[in-house]
Amino acid sequence: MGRSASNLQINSARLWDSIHDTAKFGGTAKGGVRRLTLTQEDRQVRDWFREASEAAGLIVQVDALGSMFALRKGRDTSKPPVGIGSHLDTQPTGGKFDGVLGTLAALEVVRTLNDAGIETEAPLCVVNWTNEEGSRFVPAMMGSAAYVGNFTIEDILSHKDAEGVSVGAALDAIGYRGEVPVGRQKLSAFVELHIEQGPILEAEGKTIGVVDSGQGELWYDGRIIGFESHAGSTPMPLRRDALVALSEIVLAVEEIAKRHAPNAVGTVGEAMIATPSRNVIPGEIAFTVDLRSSDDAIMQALDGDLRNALTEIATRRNVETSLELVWRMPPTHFDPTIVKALENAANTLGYSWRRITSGAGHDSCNLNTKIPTAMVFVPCRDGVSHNELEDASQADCTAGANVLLHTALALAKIAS
Ligand code: HGY
Ligand code: MN
Ligand code: MN
Repeated sequence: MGRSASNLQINSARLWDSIHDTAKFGGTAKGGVRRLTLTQEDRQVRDWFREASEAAGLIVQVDALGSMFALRKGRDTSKPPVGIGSHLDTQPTGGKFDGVLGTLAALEVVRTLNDAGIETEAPLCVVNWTNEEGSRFVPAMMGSAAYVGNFTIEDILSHKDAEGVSVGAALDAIGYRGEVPVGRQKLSAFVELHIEQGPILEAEGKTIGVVDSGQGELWYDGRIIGFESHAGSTPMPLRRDALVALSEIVLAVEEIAKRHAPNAVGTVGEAMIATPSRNVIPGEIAFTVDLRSSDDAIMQALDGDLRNALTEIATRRNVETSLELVWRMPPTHFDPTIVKALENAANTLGYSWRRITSGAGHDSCNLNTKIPTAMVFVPCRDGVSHNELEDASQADCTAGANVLLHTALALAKIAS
């Protein structure tokens, strides 16, 4: 058995190199990463992850929705593995760290245990979840949502992107529709390292965020039907302008979120005029709404306020509106034993830390509905994420990976 684990630390340079190696798959001129799920860029990083995992002695399996499970044997193979990992897909204006840090830090945990000659009692499983971002295909956290049974595989495979490509066709196009039935790979627990994607840890000078809860999410697809007509000859009072109506809806979403501050946020992230033309009054628009709160009652109120606002605006502007709730994720309360294990690891390693609620959704939020789960955050520069400027320090990434290492060891136990 290798050296004692209490002073074990990951190989910081190796983790940092891996993060920058993978950033080239979909790398952008501004230094960000555009690696939408199930695209060729995603295939490249998946291939990289498979090769690196196999080089670390892991057995890689892929499920029917492309989620990747890289298994490290433990002394007691009858025990379900402890899961560690995150996602490798990014937003269109994504960065190097969102999801990538957690997946590659999990791989680094394995590499470090290999170097130290440490065998764990329970196996470990490094996971890359398919389509965490939800940007190309709805819902977000898709692979983990199906894994915990929130959606059927058939339903997910039929979801289409803006070009009409289905999840099934996209999986086949990159060769990642795996053999393993979704949910077959059991996990005894799951721990995920992620950048905070917000300003709190950096502002308070804390190295580690122990994530004990997460916001709930409401995603809507909306449509506005007005009436196309001539931009020059249609008198203002006669117009049924879908874009002006949407402009009021966008301001209403902002006002509704502020009404429930500080425990609510609201965003209109997509707006598409059906047939845009500079001299035609927009007659049909599709848009999206993303509402979040860590309080169930506030989520209820946000939904009601949004529906009331649409009805009032539609009546006053003589347009038709429709709103479909396409995805709802309740607020998350992570597992207290895993949260405690994270706190113990941060204390053992001497890092400053605080409890924190996640503003962003994560695969861990789905997993937590079925297995003991929690997350660990590290700061990102200026709290910026979902932006090509996303950045984090090597020291903080290393600290987060060390907390992940020691928490994984506490859960999987070192073989005696
Ligand atoms: O939307 C989210 O919170 C996550 O980043 N996909
Ligand atoms: Mn993420
Ligand atoms: Mn993200």
